[in-house]
Amino acid sequence: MLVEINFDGIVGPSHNYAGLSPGNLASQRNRGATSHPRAAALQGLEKMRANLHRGLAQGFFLPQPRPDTAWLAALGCSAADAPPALLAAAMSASPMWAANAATVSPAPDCADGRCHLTVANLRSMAHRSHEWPFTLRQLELAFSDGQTFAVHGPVPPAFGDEGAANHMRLSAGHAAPGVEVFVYGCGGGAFPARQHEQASRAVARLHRLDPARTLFACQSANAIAAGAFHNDVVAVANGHVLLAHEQAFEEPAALYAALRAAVPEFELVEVPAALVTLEEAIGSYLFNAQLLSLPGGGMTLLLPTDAKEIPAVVRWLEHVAAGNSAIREVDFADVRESMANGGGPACLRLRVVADPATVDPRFLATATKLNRIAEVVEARWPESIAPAELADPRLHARLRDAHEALADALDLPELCQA
Ligand code: SUG
Repeated sequence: MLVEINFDGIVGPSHNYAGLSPGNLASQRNRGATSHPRAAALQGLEKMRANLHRGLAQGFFLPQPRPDTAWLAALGCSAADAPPALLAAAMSASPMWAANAATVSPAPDCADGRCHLTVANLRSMAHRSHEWPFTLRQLELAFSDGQTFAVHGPVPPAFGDEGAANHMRLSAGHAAPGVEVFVYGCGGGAFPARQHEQASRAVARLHRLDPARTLFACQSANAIAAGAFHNDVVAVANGHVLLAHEQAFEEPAALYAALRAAVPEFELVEVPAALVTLEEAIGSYLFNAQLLSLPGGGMTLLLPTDAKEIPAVVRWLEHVAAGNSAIREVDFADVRESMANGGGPACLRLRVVADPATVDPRFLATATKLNRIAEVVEARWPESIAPAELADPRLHARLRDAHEALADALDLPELCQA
C-alpha cells in the first residue's frame, strides 16, 4: 500500500543563529541571537506527534554530527583553529530542513516502477554544501530495498540543487501516477536563485520521469527578491490541489494551463496579492504549510503559529476554511525556533510515497519512539547556544555525546560519527 510518509529532520543539538543564508530574511534578521536547541527539537517532535495522531505515516532523519570535522579537515583546519565563518558553517544544524535533503519521485511516476530519490547538493550555501554525504548515508540505509527504491548521488555541483523545496507533485491521489513540477530560479535581484534549471532537468532524467508528465517552471524573480529563497515559501501542492501565491511563478497562466491539461482533477487555490502581499506571505510562511490528506478525506493545512500574527493571512484563512476547496481545515504547529532561521512546517519534512513496510523501520516513528527521542533531547541537547559559544570545545564534546546517544537510542550505530 503506497502512502505518503513525512520524514522530519530531528533538530540537531547545535541549532544556532549564525545568519548564514543571504536571501533568507529570517536567518539574516536573527543573526547573533541566542538559540534554544532543546526547545527547537521538542517543537519538531511535537509536530511529528500531532501528525501521528492524525493517522498519518511519519518518519524521521537523524541530525548530522557537528562540528563537521571531515569538512573542516578538507579545508585544512580543525574545530580548534578554523576561522569563525568556517566554524559556523561546520556547526550548522541545517539538515533539520529535510525538504532540502533530496528530490523524491514516487514509483508510479518512474519508468522502472521504483521510487527514485536524488540527494540535493545544496551547493549555493557553504554551510549546507557539506550535508549531502551524511544525508546520502541515511537515504541509503532508510531506502536500502533496491527493488523498491533507487537512491542517487548529487547532480554535479556546477548546478545548484535544493531538493524537494523546489519540486511539486500533482495527482488524483498519492498512489496514482502524478505530474511532477520542477521550479527553478531565473534571477532574484540581490539574492541568489538557488535552484538551477539544469539540476532540475538532470533529476527528472535520472528519475526516468515521463517527459509528457514533467513540467519545468521558473520561479518569479520578484518572489526571490522578496525573500522566497525556495519555491516552497510561496507554493505548496498536495494530491490534486495547488495552493500558490499569485506572484509565485514567472508565467503562472502557462503552468496552470499545463496542469489543467495533465491532471483532470486539478484544483488551484490561488492567493491574490491584493489580499495577501508577497511580503505578508513570506513573513507568515502561509505557503510553507504541510497540506495533508486526512485518512477520512479532505485536507488540513498545517501552518506555523507565526501565521496568526498577520491579519491579512488570518482573514484569508477564515475565507478558505469557509469555502468549498479541498482544504477543509486549518491547524497550527509551534516551530518558532526553526522559523527564526527561515524553516516552517514544510521545510522540516521530506515527503516519500511508499509502502512503510519497504522502509527500514528504524526511521519510522511511533509514539513510543518519539518519547524515547524526547528523553535523549531533554537529557543531552543544550538549552541555549549564544554565538560566542560556537568555538567552545566543551560544546563540541557535548554535541558529539548527544549525537551518539541518539544514534544509540534509535539503534542506528551506522550513523555514529566514528
Ligand atoms: O537553507 N536556513 C535554511 C532554511 C531552509 C528552509 N527550507 C525550505 N524552504 N525548504 C536555508 O536558508 C539558516 C542557517 C543560519 O542562518 O544559521 C538556514 O540555513
